[in-house]
Amino acid sequence: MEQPPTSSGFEAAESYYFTENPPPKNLKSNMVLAREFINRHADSDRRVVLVTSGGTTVPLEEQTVRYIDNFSAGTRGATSAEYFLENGYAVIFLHRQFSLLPYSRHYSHNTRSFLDYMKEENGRVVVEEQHQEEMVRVLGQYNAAKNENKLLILSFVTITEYLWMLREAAMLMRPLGPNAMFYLAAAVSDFFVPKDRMVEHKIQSSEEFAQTHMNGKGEVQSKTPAARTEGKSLIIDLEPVPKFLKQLVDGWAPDGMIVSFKLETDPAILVKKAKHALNKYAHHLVIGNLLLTRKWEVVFVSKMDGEQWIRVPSRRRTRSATGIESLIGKAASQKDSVEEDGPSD
Ligand code: 9Z3
Repeated sequence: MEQPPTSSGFEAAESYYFTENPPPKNLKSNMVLAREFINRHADSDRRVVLVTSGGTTVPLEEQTVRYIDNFSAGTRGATSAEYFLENGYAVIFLHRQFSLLPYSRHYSHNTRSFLDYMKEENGRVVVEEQHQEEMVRVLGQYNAAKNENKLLILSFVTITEYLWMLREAAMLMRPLGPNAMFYLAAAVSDFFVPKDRMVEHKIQSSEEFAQTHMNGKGEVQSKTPAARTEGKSLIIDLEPVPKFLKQLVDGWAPDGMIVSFKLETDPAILVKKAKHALNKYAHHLVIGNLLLTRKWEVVFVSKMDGEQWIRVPSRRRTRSATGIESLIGKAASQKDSVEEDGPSD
């Protein structure tokens, strides 16, 4: 039987990762904003949820021309953030740069340009009549979140930026105790190129221009680059990203409510993998979803309630349906209040 890594094993992997892979340049300024936001809501005893959203990239070169990415557009994260805001939470929205944002997502990232919602009337720009009602509602909700300082938007691009931001923000949220929730909907890469195996310059496809591999400090690479050409082929040899959920649960946010997502494509293993994650990391809730059906069904796996499917009724299932996030948010925040009153086991 597979043995879970020991706590000290996780700690060592974490410390190695953060020593070897430096923080994003804007980490400090972002954490100043986060501290201010968290303190304000701690004073008013409000629940704060950190929603992560969108995909994490894996750069292949230091001056990055090429990277590995995944499909996530950030629909789940952005839509869930709206749910949490409407239900009294303050939201730190840690998202992949240029992925969907709460509220503005209604008018972006589709084949319609936002300009298609507008018309010109007597030299002024106004919203088309058929969009007035919905836009008044969405704008009202957005302004309320902004005016009450209930939404803080932070962004990442790479897997390393994501992990640094998550760790620092989680540690800042510690004083919130059980008023902190982590809703980890971002699609987190399992593999990456460590800094000490990353080349500085664009990988050349022609041997004629192949260079001695240098790192970002102008030194000749002592390790074989993780992404390189051999003959005419591009070889990519990635390393595993250390599993950070254990550190989040035990070290960074020991009192927070932690909701993680598990994405699979094979229905035969989804529940098994979700249960495995729950056992391994011992957090509150794993929400399993399949790539093809994620917009209308998810499975909740928790110690308290076992396995529980949540589904949008079939008459409301469309390719663009987003109603499931309200159902997920409602169920997750119910568990959040139960946790605060004390779990039943
Ligand atoms: C999810 O499963 C999210 O629900 C989706 C949302 C990425 C499917 P969209 O952005 O999609 O609405 O298009 N997130 C995956 C979470 C993940 O990568 N989990 C990791 C893991 O299971 C760590 S918490 O190892």
